[in-house]
Amino acid sequence: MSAPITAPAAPGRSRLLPTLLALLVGLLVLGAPSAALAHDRLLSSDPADGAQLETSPQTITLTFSATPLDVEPMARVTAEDGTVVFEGAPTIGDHTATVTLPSALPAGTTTVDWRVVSEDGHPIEGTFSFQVAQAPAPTDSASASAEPTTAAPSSATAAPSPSAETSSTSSQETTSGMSAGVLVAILAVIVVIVVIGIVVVVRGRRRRD
Ligand SMILES: [Cu+2]
Repeated sequence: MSAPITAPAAPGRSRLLPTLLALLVGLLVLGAPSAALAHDRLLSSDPADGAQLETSPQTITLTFSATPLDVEPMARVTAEDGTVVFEGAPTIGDHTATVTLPSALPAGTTTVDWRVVSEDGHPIEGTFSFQVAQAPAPTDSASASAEPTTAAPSSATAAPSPSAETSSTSSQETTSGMSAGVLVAILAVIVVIVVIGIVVVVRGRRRRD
């Protein structure tokens, strides 16, 4: 192609700016919803990453920033020697995915690999590990099941727990955090539209002058 290099620069440039701005708006408009509905994050786990426990937990609970979709969630719990203690679907609850361990974890490092589908449809995954100090009691299943349970005899004197209050507070925080993100995205779009409006008006005036 041998287009004349001496082509007037002004018309080319005047088309370039609106195109770039239109592109920017397009990206912002497309980007805003996905930023507002950012995929969920793992907030914490129980046991926590790096935790050092005396004995094996019975369950492993992952807490997310939103409730994951119940679409093929996956968890794999691997003992230090490579034995897979659990592999399958964790139970999805309110902001959580919970693995109920089929047996006590051996002493050493336990690794948890997980994968869930975020509320926005994106799969998210991760891995964490914790330590268990004590090996489970020798597997004598008969004596294990016959183990006496030391339940507290009376709960009549127990003080009322403020747990319901605590959980409602945390869910409120999550909601306001999300709407703040939506607000920021909307403000960003408005700012860009105003800037484009000013640029268009200024350019129009200059051309008429
Ligand atoms: Cu996402």
